[in-house]
Amino acid sequence: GRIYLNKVFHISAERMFELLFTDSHFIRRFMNVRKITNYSFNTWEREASGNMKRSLNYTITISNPLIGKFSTATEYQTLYKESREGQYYLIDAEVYTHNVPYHDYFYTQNRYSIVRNSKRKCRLRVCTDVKYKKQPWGLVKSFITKNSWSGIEDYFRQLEAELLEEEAEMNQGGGDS
Ligand code: YK8
Repeated sequence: GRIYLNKVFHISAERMFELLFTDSHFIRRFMNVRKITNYSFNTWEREASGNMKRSLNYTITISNPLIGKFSTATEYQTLYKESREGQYYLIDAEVYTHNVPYHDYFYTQNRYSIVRNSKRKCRLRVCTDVKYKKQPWGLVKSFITKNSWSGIEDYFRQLEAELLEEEAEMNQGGGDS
């Protein structure tokens, strides 16, 4: 896997979880900026295993002449039972695209960890892997991998920038850390 984000934010762990994994203004605004539309998601539900699960559907804008303009996608998120509210959150998100070439060959796995650092700080870490369900021809595989990494890198670079803005807004006025 690759690490796309590994940073301490001046945001509590609890708040970070809310921003990214609930129906927050932040995530809605971010999706807008990324031109991710038709956004719908289900609420978190506990499974027999003790983990929590939810799924999301959305349409991504690609605008790459070789790939197409849009694709619908489904994301399955798991919040592991080892998570501790306000302390530690571990989330796996599997993203399946439905309308790109070779979409039945691969998916993306993003692992998010949010770790409390102090009362008002947390570390957010995102690690990503492109997974293959079937082995494509070598040239196709490198094409998929290359296009995936660049799209993912872009996404998390912007997520970091937006989180820094949110952090600045949240912390203006307050002086204590
Ligand atoms: C989530 C990974 C690959 C995919 C895309 C596929 C092209 C394949 C081309 C081959 C379009 C929000 C990406 C970037 C779409 C966006 C996905 C996002 C950013 C066949 C030639 C969507 C995180 C996420 C994970 C994976 C990303 C896709 O929260 O290149």
